[in-house]
Order: sequence, then C-alpha cells, then structure tokens
Amino acid sequence: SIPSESRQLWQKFGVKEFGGKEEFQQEFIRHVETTLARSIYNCDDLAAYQAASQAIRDRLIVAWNKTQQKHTTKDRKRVYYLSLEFLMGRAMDNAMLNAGIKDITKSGVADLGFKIEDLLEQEPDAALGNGGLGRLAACFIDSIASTNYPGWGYGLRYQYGIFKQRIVDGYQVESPDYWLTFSNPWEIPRYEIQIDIMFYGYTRKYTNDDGKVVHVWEGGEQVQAVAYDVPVPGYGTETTNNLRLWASKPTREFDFEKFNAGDYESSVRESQKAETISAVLYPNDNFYSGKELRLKQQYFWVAASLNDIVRRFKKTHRPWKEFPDQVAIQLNDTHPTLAVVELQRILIDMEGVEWDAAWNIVTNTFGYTNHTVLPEALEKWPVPLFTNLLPRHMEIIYEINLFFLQKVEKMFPKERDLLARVSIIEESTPQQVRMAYLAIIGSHKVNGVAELHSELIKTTIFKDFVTIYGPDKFMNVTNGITPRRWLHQANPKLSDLIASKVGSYDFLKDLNLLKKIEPLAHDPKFQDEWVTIKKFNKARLAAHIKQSNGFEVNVNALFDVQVKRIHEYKRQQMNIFGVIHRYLSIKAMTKEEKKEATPRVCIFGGKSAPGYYMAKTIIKLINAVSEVVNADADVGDLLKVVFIADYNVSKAEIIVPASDISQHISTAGTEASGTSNMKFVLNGGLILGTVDGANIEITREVGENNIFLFGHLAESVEDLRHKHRFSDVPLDPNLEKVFNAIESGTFGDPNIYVSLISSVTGSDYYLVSDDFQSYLDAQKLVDQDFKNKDTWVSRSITAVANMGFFSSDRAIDEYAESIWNVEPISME
Ligand code: GPW
Repeated sequence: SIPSESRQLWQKFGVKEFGGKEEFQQEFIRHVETTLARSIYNCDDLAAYQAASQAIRDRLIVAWNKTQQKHTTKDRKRVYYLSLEFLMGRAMDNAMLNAGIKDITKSGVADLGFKIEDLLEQEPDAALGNGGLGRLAACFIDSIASTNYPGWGYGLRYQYGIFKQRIVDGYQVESPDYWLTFSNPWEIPRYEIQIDIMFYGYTRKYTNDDGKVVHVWEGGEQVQAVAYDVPVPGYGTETTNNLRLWASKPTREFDFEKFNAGDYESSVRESQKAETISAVLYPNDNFYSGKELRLKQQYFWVAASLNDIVRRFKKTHRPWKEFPDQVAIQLNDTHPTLAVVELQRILIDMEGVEWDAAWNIVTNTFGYTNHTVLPEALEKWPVPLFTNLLPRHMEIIYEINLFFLQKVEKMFPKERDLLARVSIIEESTPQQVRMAYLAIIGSHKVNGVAELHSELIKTTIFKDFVTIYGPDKFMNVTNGITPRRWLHQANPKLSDLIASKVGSYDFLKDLNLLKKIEPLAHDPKFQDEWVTIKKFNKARLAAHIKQSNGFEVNVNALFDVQVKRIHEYKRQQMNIFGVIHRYLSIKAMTKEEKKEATPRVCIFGGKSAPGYYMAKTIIKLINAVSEVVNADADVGDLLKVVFIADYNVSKAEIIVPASDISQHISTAGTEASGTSNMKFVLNGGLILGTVDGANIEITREVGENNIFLFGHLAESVEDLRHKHRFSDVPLDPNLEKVFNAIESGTFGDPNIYVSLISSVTGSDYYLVSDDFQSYLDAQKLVDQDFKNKDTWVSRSITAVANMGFFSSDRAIDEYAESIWNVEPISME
C-alpha cells in the first residue's frame, strides 16, 4: 500500500466527478485524441460514442472503487446473484442517468457537433441472455445497486450473445452476434484475476497422518477463468456494484509445454478449445438440451465464482461456520446448482471441514429460484456424462443423496415409493442427476416467481419436498422490473409528465408514488397529455417499422403487440390464428360494417430456438399472413400485420411504450410469471391475457376493469388435456374456418403448416382450441372498448397508477429480507 507521505498527492490528483459540462467535453476530446487516436477530422458517431462512453466509464469506475472500498471496510454480509444470463441491453443511457450526468453529456456532445440519440444508437446490445430469465437478472442487479445492497452478479462473458435474427422468405435465419468487435467500454478486464479450473480426470483417496480419509481429484484438463468486471451503477445513489463475468483462457503451462515440444498445431488447437467454453450463449429458452459443453460452462462459471467468493471470505480470517453470515448466494434457476456441490467439495476436500458442519454451511448459504414447471425445461444430466466430466462432484452428489434419503426414510418409514420419487438420481437408463432436487436439498429457501407459480410448484413438481421439509422452505417472490429503464429511459415523455404532476422523480425510486396520479385519471387535460404521449410513442414505433419492414402503419389504429420468445406454450399460434379470423371477417364485411370496425396493427416479435421446428413454423405463418393481408386492398387500414425482426432489449424500449394492447396469453399454469406484461402496463398499455403468472397479480393491483382476461383456468388444464387424449373433442368452429383458409393455400403452400395444425387438431396440449372462442370474445371487447377514447385513457392512467408493486426494488427488498438476510449500506 502507498506510504502515508505520498497519499496527499494521490488525493490531490485523484479522478473526480464532473464539475460540469466543460469537464465532460475536455475528457471527451482527450479520449478522442488519445484513447482512440483520432481527431476533429475523423470523429464519426461511432468514435464519438466510444469517447463519450470512455468519459462516462471513468466516472463509473471512480464510484465503483469507492463502493468496493466501503463494502470491504464495512465487512458486512454480501449477496451474490449467480445467473448464466444477464440480458443487459445498452449501458450508456443508463450509466448517464444513474451517474446523474445526462444533461451534461447531452448538451456537451451537442456543442461538439453530435446528437446524443445518434451516439446511443451506436452501442450494440449486451445480449447475454435469451429472454425473461436473463432480463430479470439485469433488472435485479440494477435494483440491488439502486437500493444500496452490497451485491455482485456472477455470469459468463460470452463472445457471442443471443444470435441475430433476420427474416428471409418468411423464415427465421440466424447469424452470430459478435458484440465485442469495437471493444467494450463497459467492462474492466482483470487479467490479474486468473483462476484454474479443472475438468475430467479421476479421484483417489488416502488416509493421512491424522487417520483422516482425504479425497483428491486430479483433473485431466485445465483452463483458466479470467475476470471482466462490469460496473453496475445504482440510480440516485453512489453505490456502484459489480457484475463479474468470466472468460475462459488456456492455461499458460499447458500451452507452453506442447509449444516447446514443437507441436504448434495441437498447442493452438488446445488453446482454442479452452476458449470455446465461454464462447457462445446457448440459445434455448425454457428448454434443456443436455450438451456436455453446457455442463462445462456451468461448472467453469460456478467454480470460478465460488473460488472468488471463498477467497474474499478467507481474507477476513473468520471461522468457517460464519460463512453464511457473510455470504448469501442466489441460484437463478438450476443452471448454477453445481455451486452447492462445489462449496461442499471446497469445505471438505480442501479446507478439512467435517461433512455435517460443511453441509450446514452450504444449505445456509444458498437460495434457489425456480422459473418454470415445464418438464422439458428441467435439467437432468446423464450420470455417465457427469461422472466423466466431474468425477469428484458425482461422488459428493451420491453422498448428499444418501444422507438425504436416510433422513427421508427415517421420517416416512412406510413410504417406499417416496424414496425413488425424491432421489437426486433418477433410475432411468442411463441414470440422471435431477438438478432441481439437488438445488432444493442444498438450499434453505426455494422460491417461485409469481403467486400462482409458487403455489403450483408446491402442489406439483416439488410436492414431495413440501411433505419432507414443511411449507416454510417454499415461498413466493413475485418478479419485478426496473422503472429506470422500463419507464424513464424507454418512455421519457411519460416519465416527465408524471414527474410534473407528482412534483419529482422520486417515483423512480419508490414506484408506489405512482398512486398519486390516480385522481387525474378523469382530468381532461391530463388525459390529453397522456394520449399525446402514447401517439408520439406509436409514431416512433411506426417510423421504426417503416425503416425495418418498409411499409406504413396508421398510428390511429389500435396497436396490438405480442413480443417475447416464440414458444408453443406462449401461444403466438393462437394470436396469428386470431389474426386470420379477423382477416376473414373483414373480407366478409359490408362497407357499412367496415366503417364501424376498429383498425388494428398486429405486431409480433421474438426469436425461436434454432432447433425448435414448431416455433419456426409459427414465425413463417406470421410472415405469410403479413404478406397476404398487408397487400389486400379490401382490407386497407383495418388490419396490418407486422413481424419485427431481431427483437431485443433496445427494440423493446421502442415497442413497449407504443402498445394499446399487449398479449400475454400462455396456457394457464405454464408461464411462471412473465415480466413484459408489467412493462407494457407501466407504459400505459392494457393487457389481453390469460389467468396465468403475474397477470393475476397485475389484475389484483390495477382492478379487473382495467385488463382483458379470458380462457380456462390453471385448475382445469389437466382435465382438458385428459379429454383431448381419451375422447374426441370437436375443434372450435371458428378455428376450423381458420384452418380451412390455411389448408386451401390462402397463405401459400399449406404443406408447411401441416404439423402446426395437427398439434391443435390432435392432442392440443396447449389448449388453443379450448380457449379460442373465449379469446375471440375478449378481442371483440377490446375492439369495442377502444372506440370509447375517454374510458380507455382513464383505464390506462388508473392501471399505471397501480403498478407500484411491480418494481424490482420491491422484489429485491423481499429477497434481502426473507432469503438473504442482507442489509443496505449507505454511501453517505
Ligand atoms: F426454464 N424463463 C426464461 F425456467 O426466460 F429456466 N427462460 C428459461 O429458461 C426459464 C424461465 C427456465 C422465464 C419464465 O418463462 C418467465 O415466466 C419468467 O417471468 C422469467 O423466467 C423470469 O422469472
């Protein structure tokens, strides 16, 4: 450390916050001329973005350092959020907002000849996630920082995020998302933080001099984990937390030996192989694919993160039993479940802690969040693959399972089947490791992400564990979203209007303050301003559509939006069948009837997993319908169908504020929560949805008059599926007309849609036919109600006023209080 006589100098010249615009400009130009080695003659928007982001980055790092120092001196319990996905989107606007320098930079770059909007557009999305799960992690780390909790995120630094989607001939075409081309100003490489990670090899045990059995794992392959830190600034606070992402690199020794022996080629090949571990994000959403490289990613990331956390703990020289007083680790789904085993291994094999004491520490450290009940999404690793890759971990899992099953047998000696049902090892061929069970057994709390979902996991997939552990281990924390990005940044005009009425922007920190606008729901002037902003946002989206899809849409039409990953359970197929039904109805209308009809723009967006045939067929059908309908002169403005390619976070920021209606229409009981439903309502759109996930709690908050619900309830789903399987259920007659149109070639080659149609006419697992009439009825009501502009806008205002509950700040407070037991650290 620096000698005390030198410290004054350090303080004198330490980097400070911007005093004003001119200091920003000075830094901006310095970065253009030195960091980028450019000049006044060749500074384009990209260079200007890079220089501005460097200037902002410097300030983030100052705040980051301060925060980390403070947290280290305070030495209090920290939380670590382990997630394989962080779907951050763009950083610059958020960084300016949270650092409180938005005005300075905006007018600062304007003086220098740039528009801030153009610079923001230069930034590629950090798209290190698939959908809701990854975006939730991004909202959560924003809230952890904004509410002053000491907390870090741990993830993987993929070189390729979620693929880019193009539509060619109506089909999805994927291309790689190499987002690091122009380097990433928002990360700090920590080349000095390198952790060796082992795979494969074998285990052996011996008895040491004290007569203790010691287990050793000799790895067969070694790679290095290198840390990249992404500062996470809180809003309206100095707290700047850390998101640590790991990249895999070859170990130097390994490389060197072969290179020396003259075997250049295989040396290079080996080092490339090491780098593939963190190279690419698996593009599956709500689906488990069982690839070895994915398990390698999971272990690589978990082992690096735990090594880091344990190292930090050991610096405090506390006894091991205090570990859970200093460390809380949240498992974002089962992807990081190996952390349970890795911590147990570190404690018993490396640190010499006794099994029971170690296991106590482990279970008091971890919490597990479940995000789905879909069977195809539950991770189950084949034992042979697992044993080969992680032999010592497999032994420890058997041990954990043995102790657990012994306990269960003691508690329920007569229930023989119970043991097989709850065993971590599924007795199939080959045997499988059930990761969710391991996560439950290794954690002190298990939570679902919305009320219905949290009830469902207790009564279905984890029922036996409620019997064993009692109900208190299982709880609900309803998801939330950050109002900074999803209101203020995405919809600045609405945020400004609200602030002008409630007197400040405090609602961005305490979203319940939105309640103050409820009395204005019927105020004509406020309504006018509200409507004007919605129109502006619709025009902004219309301009985007013009640019990307090449045609105009009428901003006075009802904007009906469904944007999310394409999945059969999310039922985009039902939506497009409904659009076809609407098209057929319009074709059958008289002139008079057409005058009465409500014009609509039906907007779709979302990616399909590359190997998901049915989802890809749905995309093709949407685009085929779009082509026919948009070109049909009989239809005119009454119906337009738009598929927005490459839906991502920055597109969501344009799309979400522009909806009149958004659709969240999953088969009841299948969508754990949904979070875009919250985003749309917060921006003044109403929901057309099923009684599923967070829709239920949104209804409770905004009132049932301010949402359009339809469809069967979760409790009927099992019976309905049963009926489809064991008796002839007639197809919904309106759906039959739709299928007839498709089959007659109205939307091109009908062969393309054979399996899509038979998925409904057959077992109809997602109950599209059962819900179709109810869906059409709800749509009809939407059409009618939209004509009544006054009531529509007052419903929109009332809904927004009651969305306070859905702030991710509230969700984080609940986790902190009831699972993590961590407290905020004020930066004052
Ligand atoms: F299968 N979710 C997701 F549970 O986006 F792991 N990807 C996933 O792979 C899974 C869940 C997983 C979503 C849920 O589908 C959504 O309902 C929920 O709002 C979101 O996770 C955040 O909890």
